[in-house]
Amino acid sequence: MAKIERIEAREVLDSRGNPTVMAEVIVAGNIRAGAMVPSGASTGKYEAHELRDGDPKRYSGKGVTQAVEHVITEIQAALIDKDTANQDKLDRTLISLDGTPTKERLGANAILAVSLAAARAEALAQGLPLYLYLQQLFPKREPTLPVPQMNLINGGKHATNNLAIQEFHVVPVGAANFKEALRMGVEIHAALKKILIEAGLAVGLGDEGGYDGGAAPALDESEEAFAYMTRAIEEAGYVPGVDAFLGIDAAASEFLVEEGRYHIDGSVLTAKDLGWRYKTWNERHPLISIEDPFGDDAWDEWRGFTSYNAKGVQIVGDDLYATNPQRIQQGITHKAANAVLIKPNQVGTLTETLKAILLAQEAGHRVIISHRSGETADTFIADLAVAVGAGQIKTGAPARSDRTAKYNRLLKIEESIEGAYAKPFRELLSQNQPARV
Ligand code: 2PG
Ligand code: MG
Repeated sequence: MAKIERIEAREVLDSRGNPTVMAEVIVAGNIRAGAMVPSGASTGKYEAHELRDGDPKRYSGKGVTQAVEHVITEIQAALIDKDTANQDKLDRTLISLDGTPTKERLGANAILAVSLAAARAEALAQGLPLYLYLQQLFPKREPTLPVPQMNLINGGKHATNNLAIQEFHVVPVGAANFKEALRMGVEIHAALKKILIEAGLAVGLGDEGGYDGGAAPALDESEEAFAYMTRAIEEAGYVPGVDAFLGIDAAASEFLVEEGRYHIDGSVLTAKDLGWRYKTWNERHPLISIEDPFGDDAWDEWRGFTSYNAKGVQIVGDDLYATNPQRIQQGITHKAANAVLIKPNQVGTLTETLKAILLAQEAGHRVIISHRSGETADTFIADLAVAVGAGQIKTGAPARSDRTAKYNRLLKIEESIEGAYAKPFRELLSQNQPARV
């Protein structure tokens, strides 16, 4: 238990060089804990509101001085002397102080920075690593090191190439532990670089550290990306479909041209044909996870696809749900997906994030804790993934410090809880997904 004595905040930069909010909560005289919020590029329309100044003379309108000011003035005044041991109460105070459904008045970026910093302050006050403290805020789970979904080829809004699909992940499910999974990912990332160079493609990195291949000749089509990824797994000495699998984040609302029609790989497809396209990829390649296959209002398209694919592929709602418990509940009722992507800044407080995770888990959905494309060195999501036993984390390629910081944090946590590498996901695979060679 620790009383909040002061809250500081400042405008700092994210990995794209855009301003973002950092807050620091000071408790018990000399305990200071900070948090920095990330920012998306392919943002779902149901996300909580990220408050930006809109002043074209500063950072092209992207400044966050108002959000920072809200932390220092209103939020600090409301939380002073409050106990960081009561996260739920702190978050409820923040939500009612803001007073809007989307946190647009104070800014979800202002609110989340304080919410996360308060949890860190309490962990420090109790002398606990963050993941152990976060466990106290959640029903008891085995702390689990997550299987990483590493984004090795960037497309869509995160790159300059012609790929409609936003992310191509390698998922090292067959590793014995997190440390080996990470090594596998790094080796496959390195093998992919060689393959792309041999193919005459550029190897600049996109927003999340995966290859962009944007300079001419560019990576054009999804099939090429799958083929390169699979070859990279083999050339790194691993067996595709046994040691490592593939995943995608289609982020389909970004290539939705009109209701029910999607522009991908040079043609405009109906939702049904797009579903067939995914199915074909799943048959040809060791693809086990598909995020946002359809637009974020296309409930029927999701539902049809999920019921048809129920036997194996993980179908993940990100933009569809925006980490919003009401939308997740709607998805559970509609049987829209079988997994939920969790991004704390989509909803704006730690308590609501935990609620979204619990709701998904209790409905038997898999949970993936996720970064944003604009990140910082903050590693909160690594501890969160372990604490709630999520089983999976998506935090970019093993490249760029904003991404590797999370992986490095997981390496450290694994030293204390060895042998707890993402069993839930492996069980899922052995039950539902015959290994392919
Ligand atoms: C996503 C994310 C993270 P963004 O769509 O899942 O990879 O991208 O942060 O741009 O929304
Ligand atoms: Mg996504």
